[in-house]
Amino acid sequence: MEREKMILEKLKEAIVNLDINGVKEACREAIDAGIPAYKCVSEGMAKGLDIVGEKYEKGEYFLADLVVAGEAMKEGMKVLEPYLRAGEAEALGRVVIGTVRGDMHDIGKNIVATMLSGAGFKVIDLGVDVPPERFVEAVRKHRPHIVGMSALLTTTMMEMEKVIRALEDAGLRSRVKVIIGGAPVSMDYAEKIGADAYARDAVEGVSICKSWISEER
Ligand code: B12
Repeated sequence: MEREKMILEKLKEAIVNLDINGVKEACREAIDAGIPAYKCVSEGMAKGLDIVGEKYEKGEYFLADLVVAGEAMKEGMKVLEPYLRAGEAEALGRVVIGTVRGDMHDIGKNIVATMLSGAGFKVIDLGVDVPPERFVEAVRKHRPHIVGMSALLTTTMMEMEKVIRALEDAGLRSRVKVIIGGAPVSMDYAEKIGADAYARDAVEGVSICKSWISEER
């Protein structure tokens, strides 16, 4: 237990110090020590990114530092991904996921996508900066059970409501469940815009999506 805490702390610190090699090493060490990959994400790297975000707000870090922190997390994810995907099975259901228009943040969305496919979902990832009409088009084409949206900026979170309205206008809203996530959004916001759920993190998101599929069966 002590060792687990120590390694996760090391991983968090490596992100804060923008040490890409340190992040990769700590991820490998964590996997060798049997620490679940999702814990490395939620209790190691994501905590480090929170601190990086705070430092950026205080003016201690600059945009270039955010970029390096994002890269460090992506490199760490490359080490962890095979372990997040373990247990891949036949498709439980289909999920269309994307980061909304105007927003380039995709680290959290990618984690959710990876963990959903690890849990057995077929994931159609639309990428970043996705306008409402592309969500609508993807729902028409792929007939997903679930639509997932991510936003990390207070200026882009309102795009989520536009996507929901666009799905309504296209007569597709009742065919899908909508789940939203990302730092500025909340349960209250989900209710306000008419989404079916909000998830704080990928683990919660996957569990909500699974519960929807088992309700259907
Ligand atoms: C890395 C980063 C960047 C990188 C992004 C790289 C990338 N490929 O994603 C870069 C450098 C590109 C970037 C740019 C900008 N950023 Co930035 N960035 C961050 C930072 C440090 C980390 C974000 C992150 O990846 N977190 C880790 C992941 C794992 O967490 P997460 O995204 O929250 O995801 C989890 C949950 O929220 C949830 N989740 C997320 N999405 C979804 C979706 C579904 C369906 C579900 C179920 C769950 C779910 O599950 C995830 C995993 O558990 C944050 C600070 C922070 N702590 O959030 C600032 C932050 C988000 N950025 C910020 C800003 C201001 C910007 C810029 C405007 C800066 C600028 N002046 O240009 C630009 C905007 C560019 C754009 N148009 O999008 C602000 C936003 C302020 C606000 N309230 O709006 C923050 C909060 C920093 C700060 N404190 O000021 N950024």
